[in-house]
Amino acid sequence: MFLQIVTTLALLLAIANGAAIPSGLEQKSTPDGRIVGGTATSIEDHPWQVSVQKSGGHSCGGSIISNNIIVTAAHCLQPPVTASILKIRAGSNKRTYGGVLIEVAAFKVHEGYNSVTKVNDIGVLRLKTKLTFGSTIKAITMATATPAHGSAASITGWGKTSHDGSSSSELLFIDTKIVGRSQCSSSTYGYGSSIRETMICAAAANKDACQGDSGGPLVSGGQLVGVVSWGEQCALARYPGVFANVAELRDWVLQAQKTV
Ligand code: 4AZ
Repeated sequence: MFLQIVTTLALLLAIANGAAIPSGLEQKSTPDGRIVGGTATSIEDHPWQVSVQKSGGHSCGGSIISNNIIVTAAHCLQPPVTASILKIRAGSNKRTYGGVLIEVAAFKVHEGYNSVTKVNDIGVLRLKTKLTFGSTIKAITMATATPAHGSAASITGWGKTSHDGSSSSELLFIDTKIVGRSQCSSSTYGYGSSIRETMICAAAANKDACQGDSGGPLVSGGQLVGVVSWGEQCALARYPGVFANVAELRDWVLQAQKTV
């Protein structure tokens, strides 16, 4: 008994010190890998990130582009959604508390959004009260040029941590890499001609956006380059995450934010 306790302690110490975990004792890995594969992050590092809430619960991510305008995905704003049931939480890394919760005055969905093909999957929300910017709440600049294939990028959100999993209570972060539109529709991956204009992809082994991250930011070079849009499950090797390409949709956003 005593010997067993000592050997167990020695084993735990060795594992804590970085030794390989003996086979049979390793943590089960999820088939999807695992804001799959993410690490918890602070809102100060991603102060443009908001939670878009429907009827009091997190439904999508979004990005602050000015003190009263949020960019999110068109598919987050489909009927029967109305402005009166929408709020955004800003300034918190928790999806259920902290920061500020602000009502939505109105929203606008891209007129060219197609729910079948997911082209133009972008929309804007106008807030009832203006955000006060500080260390936890800031706007992000929209990219004017599509990032090159292979560029470093990051994704954040409170979405599912695996295809079959549940949403994260804390904001999670992953590093990923841009997959250009032509590469994303090539035979390297499984999407083919489903990758249309206005779309850009990103992929990293066992790391991806997932359900509930939709509408949230894909950031590269400190700028908003994408909006989480769709994908075949999450973190599958042949299926990168697919994003609305902000550089191509920026002119629409600039116009929409004036009229929403
Ligand atoms: C979704 O269902 C969803 N792997 C969003 C992003 C991705 C997959 C699904 C990307 O909202």
